[in-house]
Amino acid sequence: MSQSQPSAIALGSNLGDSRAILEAAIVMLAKTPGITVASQSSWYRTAPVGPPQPDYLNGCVILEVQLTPHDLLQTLLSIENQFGRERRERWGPRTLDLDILLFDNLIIDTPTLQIPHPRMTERAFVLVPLAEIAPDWIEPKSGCAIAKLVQRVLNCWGQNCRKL
Ligand code: A4P
Ligand code: MG
Repeated sequence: MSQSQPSAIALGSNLGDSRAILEAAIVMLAKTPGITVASQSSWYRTAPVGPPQPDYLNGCVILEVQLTPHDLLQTLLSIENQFGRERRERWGPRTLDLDILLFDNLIIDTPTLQIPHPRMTERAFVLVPLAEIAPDWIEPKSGCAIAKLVQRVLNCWGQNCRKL
């Protein structure tokens, strides 16, 4: 694959020095062959979704990638592991979570990879940062622009997602 394609990535952390971890993860992404970091959102302090746990720090980046979606996922999993990510419970606390939200306009549905990320349209902690850097990107399953999806969730979620 030589042509580059845009991909939107969600970053989250609620264990350790979250801000330093998230910024170091972006540096690692930028150093990966076949990946260019095109833009980065602000960081947001967000209320946890799932079991009781500390607040998260969340943000998004847009990458230009010359990797397949599966190779990009492997890269993200390897970066998560380098920051001591341990998988204990679903939606539990984590030092670093890197999720692929969008990959160009592709829809992928395999056991190990789903794109668009299946829960992104319900989550202010994903959509608020993403809308800052990619308001016009169309989420291909709903056919709606991110700017429109964020307005929808903010009607019910506005209190839970605070810009730093
Ligand atoms: N996987 C499939 N599709 C993807 C994709 N598009 N991007 C697979 C990344 N991974 C994808 O992920 C499990 C497996 O999902 C991966 O190995 C990959 O093969 P995981 O990161 O180990 O599991 P998880 O994150 O605990 O589960 P899940 O269901 O992905 O969780 P979510 O939906 O990402 O939620 N609250 C706040 N405020 N902020 C947060 O960031 N995050 C979560 C995690 C819960 N609550 C939160 C936050
Ligand atoms: Mg994840």
